Amino acid sequence: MATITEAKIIITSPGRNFVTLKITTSDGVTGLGDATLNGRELAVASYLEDHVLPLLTGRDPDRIEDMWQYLYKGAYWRRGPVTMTAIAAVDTALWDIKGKVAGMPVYDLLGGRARDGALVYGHASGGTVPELLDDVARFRDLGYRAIRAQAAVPGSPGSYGVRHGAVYEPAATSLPEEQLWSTEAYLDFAPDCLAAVRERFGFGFHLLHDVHHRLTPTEAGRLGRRLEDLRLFWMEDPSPAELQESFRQIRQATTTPIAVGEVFNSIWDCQQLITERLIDYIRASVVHAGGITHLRRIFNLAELYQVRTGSHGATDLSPVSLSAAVHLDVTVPNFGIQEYMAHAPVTHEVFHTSYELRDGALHPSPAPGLGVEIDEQAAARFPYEPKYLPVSRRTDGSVHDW
Ligand code: GCO
Ligand code: MG
Repeated sequence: MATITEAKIIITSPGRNFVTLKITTSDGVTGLGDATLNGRELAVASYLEDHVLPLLTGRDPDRIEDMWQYLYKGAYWRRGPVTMTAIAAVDTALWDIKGKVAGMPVYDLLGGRARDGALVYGHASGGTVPELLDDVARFRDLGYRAIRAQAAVPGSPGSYGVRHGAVYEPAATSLPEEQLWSTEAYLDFAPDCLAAVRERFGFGFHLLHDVHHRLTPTEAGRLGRRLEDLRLFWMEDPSPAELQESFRQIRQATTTPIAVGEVFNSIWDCQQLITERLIDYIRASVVHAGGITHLRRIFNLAELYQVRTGSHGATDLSPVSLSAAVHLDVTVPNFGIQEYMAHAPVTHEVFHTSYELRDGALHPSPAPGLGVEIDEQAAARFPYEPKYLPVSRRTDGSVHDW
């Protein structure tokens, strides 16, 4: 029996911060897991280094489900982003190892492909509506079949999702930037902004929009209703979802499809949302929802209730977890879409990937495992830089959901 002989954490910042777990077995096989939690990176690194790595040596890397249960139940303290990201890193690395040992891509270990590639959506944005329209045109020219549209809201400088420069990266400052937010200005602006996209480009592609948890259920219902004729693919994170039952109100107010889940860590965060069909798409990710093992469980539950998948795929999810997501995406029957923000070229100096974007879809490579390797010498050239996500404040100075 092979055993785990080494496990180490690699923290690197090629373009942005990433935490990666690398596990090595007695047969010399290595596996990678993403452990990046944007703005709280070192908490996961410490959880792994101080509390998980000492448990790994000598264990059987083949027993993925047992390892998951051991780390989840064995901690006694359950759930939460730090714990579940740490478990995800171990889980993902073990799937990578199992694939390499078997000589199979992870999608084959998961039952084989149910589709050729995973449809992705790209991120168009603009400081003004005309800029946004130019950016949508650029994504159309690149062959994207689904596009998320965000623009700066006049009168609300803290708008979400507007790119500055080539790559969108909200965790950009060494202390949190405080941004001003006006829900009223946003609700006045968003329907006309999205209508301008449909007016110029028509309905021959999927249009998505992210509200980023900034509305109450009442406001979200009103927005969804105003967007119905634009036939959005989804309205994302209309409202914070700690109170799952609050989505019933949004659901009853509008037929605009609802997506939520990028901040979820476990099946218990979406159990009611799924079983009561309060959402259309579940956006949980490999890295923040307990790895391939647990995300597959969430997706399988969702399938029973005709909820489709739409995994989070912002650039703070490393190429390792993006690749893991694509391997899972191509196997699940209820796949919906995959977010793809595309990493900065410098990120690929450290992470060597093999997935490919073709015809608006990501295709995992048939290489054994997950098909991503890390260049540790290159990683050492990009030391960790503390960075925080912004904080939103309303016009009266009180804190709002960012
Ligand atoms: C998305 C997300 C991201 C998050 C980011 C936070 O839909 O891609 O909302 O942009 O804000 O991942 O770290
Ligand atoms: Mg989002």
